[in-house]
Amino acid sequence: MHSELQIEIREQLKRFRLNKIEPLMESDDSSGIFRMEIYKELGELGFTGMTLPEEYGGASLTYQDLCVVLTEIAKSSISYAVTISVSTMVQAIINQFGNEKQKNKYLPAMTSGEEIGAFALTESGAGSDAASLQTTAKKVDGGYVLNGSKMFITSGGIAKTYIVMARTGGAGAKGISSFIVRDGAKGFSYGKAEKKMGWKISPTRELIFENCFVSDDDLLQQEGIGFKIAMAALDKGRITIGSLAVGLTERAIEEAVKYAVDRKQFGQPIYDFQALQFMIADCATELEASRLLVERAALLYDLGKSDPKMAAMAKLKATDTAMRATTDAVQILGGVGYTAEYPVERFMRDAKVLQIVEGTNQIQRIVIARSLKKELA
Ligand code: COS
Repeated sequence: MHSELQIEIREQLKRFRLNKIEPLMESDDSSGIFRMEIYKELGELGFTGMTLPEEYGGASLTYQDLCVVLTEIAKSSISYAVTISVSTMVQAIINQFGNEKQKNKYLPAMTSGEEIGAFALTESGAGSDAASLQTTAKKVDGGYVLNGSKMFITSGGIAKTYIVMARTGGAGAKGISSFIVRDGAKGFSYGKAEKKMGWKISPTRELIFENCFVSDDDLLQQEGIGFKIAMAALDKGRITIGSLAVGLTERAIEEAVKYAVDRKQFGQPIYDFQALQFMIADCATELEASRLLVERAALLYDLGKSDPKMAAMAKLKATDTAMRATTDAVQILGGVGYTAEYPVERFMRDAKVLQIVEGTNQIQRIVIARSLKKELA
């Protein structure tokens, strides 16, 4: 059940996305343009840092509210939705683990939508096995010197503030620390921009650190807790990725039903064929199950009972559902579904990476199974 505030926010956002985002999606998807002006407008409407405290420019709203917003944006654009999702995760890290100076320095520009935040954990040799990352941060007078590179960084190149996980100690999770690194820092450059199947409007880029100096002031808390900071952040990120998947699924079902009711074959709307009705009914049922899981994971977080298992379940279920529903939508539209004349082929391409980012769905199952063992064994 959505609150009155959530319904109001959703209606306002719906008008915005249909007027300002939706009309650009087909052409921007093929040209791969990210429009900062759209992001800034989303910021002016209060959506780019809504869960942050008001003293840093946020609106002190809940993760449940954030999920409603991301679901609505994802109905038109998964790319703008994921940009907000990741930037909000970065802000949450600084808010939770940063000191007052770091919060005042970095948060207001992100909450307002003037700037974007990005999260840099993955490396070419450290994807699912994130604790094996190789980027080093060597202690020097007054700070650290970073060397290494990060792969597949969402908003790489357009973000100004990066949370970078690097090794200050020995092998494994306990040797990792988290740093705030700004765009433009000496020794920090961008590598190749990935050409991707989907998420074409959201830039994905490699980050390169060559003797990049980061001041002591930009270490988050202390050495050795960087992996825990990253994992705790992903517990929130996985919920919001789930909410994106819910939006994409909703939209795919909408398109499939609209088309199937209009399209006639064998003298009747194809919607009247039971084979299609079953596909749509199954997707709609999976959608509601996904929505409930996302809402429950968000509620637990809002109540201060954050549960990695529920976040993983929400992400797993909602993103698998998005893949299924978008694939079925293409099938229901048939030949035209495979063309860019209708948006469902884009939705199908955008759905795939939801099963991979912020922990593959195989990793989500590992998180769930490990939690169950702890709880039940
Ligand atoms: N919150 C806080 N701390 C956590 C945590 C969480 N959700 N999950 C693990 N930790 C802590 C553990 O408690 C452990 O610390 P202690 O030894 O002090 O208890 C430490 O982190 C290491 O945990 P673990 O032994 O479980 O680490 P593993 O190397 O086995 O990795 C997985 C665990 C596989 C779950 C992790 O590497 C992962 O999530 N991989 C996917 C990475 C990912 O999502 N990448 C996407 C990047 S953004 S697109």
